Amino acid sequence: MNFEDIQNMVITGDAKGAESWTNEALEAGISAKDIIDLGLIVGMDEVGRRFKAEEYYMPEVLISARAMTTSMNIVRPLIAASDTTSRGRVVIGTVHGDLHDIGKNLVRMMFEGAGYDVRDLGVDVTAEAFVKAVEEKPTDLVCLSALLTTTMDSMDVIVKALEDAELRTTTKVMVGGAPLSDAFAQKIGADAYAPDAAAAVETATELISA
Ligand code: B1M
Repeated sequence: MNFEDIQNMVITGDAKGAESWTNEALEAGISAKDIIDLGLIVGMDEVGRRFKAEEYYMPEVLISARAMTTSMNIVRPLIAASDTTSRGRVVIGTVHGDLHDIGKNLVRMMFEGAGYDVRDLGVDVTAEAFVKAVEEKPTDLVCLSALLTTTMDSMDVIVKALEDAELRTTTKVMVGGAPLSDAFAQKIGADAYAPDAAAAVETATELISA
């Protein structure tokens, strides 16, 4: 199996090809993690480069995203099945105004795979919805995702809303997404920033056990 094939299937938006390649790769013993890291993410990075260079427009990006999601849906149960004991409760969502969910879904999958109890609030999630979710059930960690520079500011509003609701003593906040950084996390008073899905789980484990 060649990872270039699945990368190209994401780049060209070949969802059927991505489905067959993923099933065959799993049968051949390739891990779900390698399919994601060496295939899907590399392909989607190239889609992003083409979009930026105006070689791709929105329809191409959408069909690429669909191909990536088709493959992710196949590997997801395998990642989620790797541990069954809950290590903590996580609430995750893409912030208000932002509809990007591929990275957020990867982060959710990694948390599920690491044995966390995860509630996914979806995309375009308001501060009120995050507060409500934490009030409904004690939560160790809130994970905020943003892919747009214009929606990063929603994170500040969410951190303040959690503080106003007096939930920050028991609930940590971690932020992630391509335009973010450690400095931004510190500026808005979040507890941590994670550059990718694997780092998110590692950092969460440190934060929750601290
Ligand atoms: Co859009 N888009 N998009 N897009 N899109 C970007 C983000 C952009 C960088 C493209 C570009 O110009 N090069 C650009 C943002 C520019 C900016 O703000 N500076 C952009 C734009 C402009 C837009 C629109 C405004 C375009 C328009 O309408 N004119 C529009 C906005 C819609 C909205 O949200 N309101 C838009 C729409 C879309 C689609 C709907 C077509 C589609 C999203 C489909 C979907 O998500 N279901 C889409 C896509 C696919 C992209 C690119 C090409 C790929 C994003 C992606 O999925 N990457 C993207 C370019 C790029 O990033 N290369 C782009 C793969 C994913 C695995 O990576 O999401 O970074 P990522 O997640 C990583 C880490 O960031 C981290 O872990 C993940 C896995 O390791 N992480 C976290 C993410 N969330 C985390 C949360 C955590 C921790 C870590 O919690 C603690």
